Amino acid sequence: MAVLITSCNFHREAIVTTPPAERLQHRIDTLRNHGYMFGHQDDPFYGTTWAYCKDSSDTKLVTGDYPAVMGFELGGIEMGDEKNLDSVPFTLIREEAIKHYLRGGIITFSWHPRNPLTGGTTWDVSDTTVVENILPGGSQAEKFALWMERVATFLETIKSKEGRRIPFILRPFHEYNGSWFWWGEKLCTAEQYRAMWNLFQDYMNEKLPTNIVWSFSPNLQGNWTEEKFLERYPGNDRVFLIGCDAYQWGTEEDFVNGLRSDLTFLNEFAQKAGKPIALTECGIQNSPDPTWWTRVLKPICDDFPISYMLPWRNYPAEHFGPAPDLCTKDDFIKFYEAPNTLFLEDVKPGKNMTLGRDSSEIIWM
Ligand code: BMA
Repeated sequence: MAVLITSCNFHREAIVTTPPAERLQHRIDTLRNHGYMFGHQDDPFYGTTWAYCKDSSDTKLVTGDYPAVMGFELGGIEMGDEKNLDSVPFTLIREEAIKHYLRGGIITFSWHPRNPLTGGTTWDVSDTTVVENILPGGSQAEKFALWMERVATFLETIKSKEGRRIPFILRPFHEYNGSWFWWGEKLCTAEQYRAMWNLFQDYMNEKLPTNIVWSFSPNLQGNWTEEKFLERYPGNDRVFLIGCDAYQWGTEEDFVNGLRSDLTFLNEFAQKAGKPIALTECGIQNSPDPTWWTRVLKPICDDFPISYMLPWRNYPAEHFGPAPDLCTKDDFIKFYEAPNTLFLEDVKPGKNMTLGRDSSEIIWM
């Protein structure tokens, strides 16, 4: 960033010249001094008992406040679909993402693209040559180029009425160390994975040079070594945030030990590289345990300098976040009331910002 600051026009100059992505990065770094943000996937669209009610949110119904971070999903945009793979209209995704940013929140996009080779879903792992085939010279290279263009065209519309670019965290090709997506570990070589990441990132950065904050998010691994992590890591110059997607699918003990082990490794790595870490997806499906938030997850989050934690979506059939009808409601209120858990009101510009050499206006719009 080249910000020319003179003493009398510091504010004006910095507002004009600091790219939105850098403001968001600074904001993420600064907020970390106050605790960790609560995020929720698809929060404004539907919950366990409602769907598409304007300004509703399960988080808000439980706590009175919105999440600090909202996650949105792009899967389907590559096909030119009107709705994403979870049936949310893209017009609404655009509207709610912008609205959340303008109310002072932070937004992040994930992408579960269809399988470009077979035409199947993102989980179609029947063919191990997909990644190889989307790279330059591959049989699906042209199709993938069109898909990238469609993603960029949509993301270019994430801006304010005045046309100002809104910054967001982008988290492509996640959970690559598992093998349930077509870009998974057993479906491509490390070189192919990195080439795909670079292809996508370089294209997106060219189209949207100022508002993407890149997140690299492996799944819970349990036994990271630096050598293994580096195999598919795009590089310090290509990643701002190091994430971890971690669900308690099995026993509580395995989850706790696995997540503590991963966060220990990722935090050490990230500290050396000067990067924040986050639990970019997390949760336990369908809330079977009334004290899970404060008894299981919170103590882990408290022990590591994570920037945010984001439970996945609340769909009646599969839910991960808080909701008013769930047995976890009271425990989640305790989680919300803890001084180090940050919701929208805690992260709004002007609140909780130790200003350093920047000001809250600069960090926001
Ligand atoms: C998965 C599940 C799917 C969903 C996908 C993308 O983890 O929630 O039902 O389609 O994420 O949001």
